[in-house]
Amino acid sequence: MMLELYHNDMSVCAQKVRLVLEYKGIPWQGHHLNLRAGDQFKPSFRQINAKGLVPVLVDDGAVITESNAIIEYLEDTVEGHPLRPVDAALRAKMRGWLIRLDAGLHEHVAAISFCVAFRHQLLQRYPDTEQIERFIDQIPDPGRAGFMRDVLPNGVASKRFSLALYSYNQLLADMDDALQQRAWLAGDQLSLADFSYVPYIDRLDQLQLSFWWRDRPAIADWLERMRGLPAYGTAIQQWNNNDYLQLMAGHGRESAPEVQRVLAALVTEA
Ligand SMILES: N[C@@H](CCC(=O)N[C@@H](CS)C(=O)NCC(=O)O)C(=O)O
Repeated sequence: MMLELYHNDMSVCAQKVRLVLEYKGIPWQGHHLNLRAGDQFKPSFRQINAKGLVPVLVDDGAVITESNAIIEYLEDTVEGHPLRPVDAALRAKMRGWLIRLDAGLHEHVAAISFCVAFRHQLLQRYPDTEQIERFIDQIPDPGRAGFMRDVLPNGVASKRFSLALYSYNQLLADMDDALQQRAWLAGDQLSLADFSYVPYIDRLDQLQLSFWWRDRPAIADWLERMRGLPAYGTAIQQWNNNDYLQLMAGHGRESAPEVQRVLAALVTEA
């Protein structure tokens, strides 16, 4: 039976899973969810993932949630195009990169995306407080609902925004360090770590923040190599949603002075 993927065109963790599927040449059938319309809260999807989050992979009845668990599952079950280093130390390095996403970076990408751009989609779709509250009330995780109650009204003034910039600043320094030493994040071979981070760096670019790695050519070079892979075309470019891209570019430019201000303060404090 063909693998089924519940996903969203611009969701970073869904992009990550599509990249691995495409790189490995695995056929899959997609179910696309509109996350602004609230498809993730529909009972039919909540039966699949009670957390109301994408991506979800369904393989012959086995339901797998969490993007990192999904890509490891693909690595375990599909032969060919290995993406886990053989060397145990490099394998641990690769896992370290994956853990970093779950240990905060994923929330930080959401904070930057929502504070700068995505909040405008929801504020436009649900223009009065009651409508927006009804949308937020459907979010099963109280932590995530609290996140929305903060970022939607506060935008770049939210404390989460400066924390996210701080965390990304550290990430870029660490990526630069790794990529100056070896060709890929976990050594000399492409691994799950590289596929996992492309969407998180692309997102900064979409928000007009690529100046951040202007002085880090190792990151720019890595990004170019990743974007040159055929899987990037089929997993990312073919799914790019122009409305999202335009919204992020416009609001990204608008927020640039605030980003620069917060970053300058980080450098002074360091
Ligand atoms: N740790 C999860 C995070 C999943 C997640 O946050 N998914 C987002 C899209 S990137 C989502 O479904 N959001 C729905 C919502 O915000 O209601 C993973 O890696 O799969």
